[in-house]
Amino acid sequence: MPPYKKFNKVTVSTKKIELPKKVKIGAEPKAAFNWFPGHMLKAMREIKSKLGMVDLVIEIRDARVPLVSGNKFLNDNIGAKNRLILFNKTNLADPVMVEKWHAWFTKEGTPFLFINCLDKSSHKLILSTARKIVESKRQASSAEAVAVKTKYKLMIIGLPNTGKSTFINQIANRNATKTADKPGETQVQLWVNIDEDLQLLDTPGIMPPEVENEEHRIWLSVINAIPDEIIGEEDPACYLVKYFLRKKSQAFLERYKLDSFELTVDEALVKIASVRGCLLPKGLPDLERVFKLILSDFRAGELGKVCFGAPPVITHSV
Ligand SMILES: Nc1nc2c(ncn2[C@@H]2O[C@H](COP(=O)(O)OP(=O)(O)OP(=O)(O)O)[C@@H](O)[C@H]2O)c(=O)[nH]1
Ligand SMILES: [Mg+2]
Repeated sequence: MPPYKKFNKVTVSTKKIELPKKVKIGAEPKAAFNWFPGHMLKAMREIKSKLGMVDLVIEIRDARVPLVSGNKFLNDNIGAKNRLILFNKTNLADPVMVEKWHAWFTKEGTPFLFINCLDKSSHKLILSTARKIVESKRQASSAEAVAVKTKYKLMIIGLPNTGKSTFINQIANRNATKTADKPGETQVQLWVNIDEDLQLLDTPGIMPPEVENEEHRIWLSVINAIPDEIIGEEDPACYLVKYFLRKKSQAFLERYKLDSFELTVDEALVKIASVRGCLLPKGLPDLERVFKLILSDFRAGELGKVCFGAPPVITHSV
């Protein structure tokens, strides 16, 4: 059972603590969400147009959100093309949940690996798995082609900021394509030559045109697949505080020197503001700074390892 079966909006009483007026905690949900800038639609068209020339699509997801960092819209457009899913950033994911997800995805049937692309020791396995998938498909389709084809072209796709460009640079062992700790860095496709037999195609991160579930939006926001300017920092940061308090995360407690998990979100925010010196004149908590701090600590893995969501009981399109 996940710690959050359902995301309840964080509501905080401002009666006991004087909070700066401009920051509203527990505001009503934002209007309908969609972050689908023009370059993503263009990128989708370009991905479709290149499918015929690649041997395999490698989809990079975030191991902290294994199902929800997939993209049905993207996969529908990929169609029956061979796909290998890499759940990246496993170094930031809860190992107990990773095992559960591992078992679930094994039953689903699409080939996958949980990886941390910054760890060079995994590269050999990734490339040999990719080659095996391509080979078995080739053998199934034409014995003649098996003999002649030695070169591989792999297309790297996925949500923004999942580590596509980093993965390519790691495999290439050089900075062949630009990376950044923010979503939407890659905006055009780029072929990267790894060696004379292997080429990787970097593509811009693509979001689903709509994310209906509010909790899913928060998950995608905390992992920085959606820019903070779109959803704001308040809701994702309050979600994390509530999540770690409920989960009784020791890393969270120690990071912010909290004495107990039996705190309300507002009490925790005020304490974090004081411990980390996020204060306004007259000693009021500077909540905007606290929200930013919580998100950046979380993204750096300072608050503990997480996996949001749990494997569904029923089968699901991955
Ligand atoms: N901890 C950790 N961080 C990673 C890993 N892989 C990538 N990153 C970081 O994730 C951030 C995003 O990496 P990018 O490679 O730019 O992501 P992208 O998927 O190409 O992003 P877009 O171009 O926006 O679609 C960078 O700060 C990377 O250092 C990983 O395995 N573990
Ligand atoms: Mg990129």
